[in-house]
Amino acid sequence: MNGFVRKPQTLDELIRSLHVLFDDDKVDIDEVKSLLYAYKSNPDEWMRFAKFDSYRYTRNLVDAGNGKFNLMILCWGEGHGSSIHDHTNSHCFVKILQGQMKETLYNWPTKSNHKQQLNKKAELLYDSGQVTYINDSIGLHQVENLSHSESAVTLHLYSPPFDQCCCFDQRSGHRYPVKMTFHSKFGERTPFTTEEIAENN
Ligand code: 2CO
Ligand code: FE2
Repeated sequence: MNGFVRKPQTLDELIRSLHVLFDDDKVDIDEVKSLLYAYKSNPDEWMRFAKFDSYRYTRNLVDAGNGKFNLMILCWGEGHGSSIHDHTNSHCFVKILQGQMKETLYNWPTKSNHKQQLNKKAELLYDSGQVTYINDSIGLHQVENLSHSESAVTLHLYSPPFDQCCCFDQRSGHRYPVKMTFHSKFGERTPFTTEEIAENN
């Protein structure tokens, strides 16, 4: 598209354009960022995917991108946040659809057998409409909705798709694998996993 991005008028149009961009195996990060930026958040279009949970942020699959990417809506209640995590060698694009989010960037722990606190490298605030990007060469991050009164909704694109990442303990640098699940897919609540049943009992 030579740097020119046609403004998507709707979420469906955005998804169609993403399919075109990702059809090619080479990902042009700036082009994807511009396209996501050009989409003007319209809650009427994404509301059916935005399913909240009272206890933690939810991941709701919107489109499976022909196997090339996963597009999802994450819903963050007041005070909800992620752990510190990596992105499994994928591209991660985030657009804020509603509310405000804080991102804390960390460096990877250096290879060592000693416990070592993770080194914080930046704290960034994003408002509705903004787009950000991370991959493993940039570092690790933690994403939080710090508001005590407003929920937040974010649109995430991961390419290639992945369903497991590494989470990190800030104080010790210890890492542990985490399986990532969907709270809903294509607007339908996914069946409870055994872990969720155990946690709710
Ligand atoms: N990567 C986290 C997840 O998919 C959300 S933080 O933004 O990348 O659950
Ligand atoms: Fe992330």
